[in-house]
Amino acid sequence: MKDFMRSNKELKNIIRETAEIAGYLWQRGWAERNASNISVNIADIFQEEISDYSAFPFHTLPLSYPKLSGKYFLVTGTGKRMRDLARKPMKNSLILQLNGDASGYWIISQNIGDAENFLPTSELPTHLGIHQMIAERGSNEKVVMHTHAHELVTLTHAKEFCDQENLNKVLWSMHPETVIFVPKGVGFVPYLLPGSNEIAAETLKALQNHDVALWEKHGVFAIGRSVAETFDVIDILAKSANIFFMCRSANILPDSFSEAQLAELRKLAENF
Ligand code: 2HA
Ligand code: ZN
Repeated sequence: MKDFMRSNKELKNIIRETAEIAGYLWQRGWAERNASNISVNIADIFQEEISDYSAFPFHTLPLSYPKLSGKYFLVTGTGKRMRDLARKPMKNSLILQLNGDASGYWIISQNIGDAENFLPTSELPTHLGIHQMIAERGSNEKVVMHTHAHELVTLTHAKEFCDQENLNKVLWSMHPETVIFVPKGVGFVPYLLPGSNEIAAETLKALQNHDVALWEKHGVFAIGRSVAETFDVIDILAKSANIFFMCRSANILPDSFSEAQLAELRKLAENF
């Protein structure tokens, strides 16, 4: 890690938290091979006066993100494994800064020509699109997380759950926590090619009214104020899906909550 990063306590804490959560993604079986990617908007805690950018690798972006001009992000690396990131976060993630018109970025955690250089996640355009949407609406989410939460993916193999209303109904009816901590439910994104502009656009739409977008037959994109909080929401949703599957495999038709019980839980949720 470069010295100007080492001296920033808050940044070190975010890197530590990201590493811890990356380990959980792997342990949960949600991060096979290089699956999963995380980005954190660190602009609030990291403003480095850099006088000479010529030493850092620069890359142009296919689109520009004007609201993110000059902002800094911690981003996981392309092709990197979450299980490796858990042990060596800065060998598997990087810090980038967008340029003035946000049409490209410097990787300020690397030097031009270093043998170990690598690029940010292939899903960077979706991540930046989401961070830009957050900046436009002025809400306080800092983290975007993509992972292959297979419990939720499994639900999307059933046509009946490729319907946002049905999907949220089943998730909310399995566990009180889901109603309390995921009151907006999930936004459903029908199958589209991963990494495409189309899936990025649909994900942005889904995240306008939800904190989690569920990609049919692929995984989730979630947003939150911290890496741990973003993981928690996916974890809670996965718990609901797990209870549903356990009921089904035990040949139990889930009893679910009554409307009155759900209303009571929703009221409770307003206080969180
Ligand atoms: O990080 O999961 O969808 C690799 C992926 C892409
Ligand atoms: Zn994926």
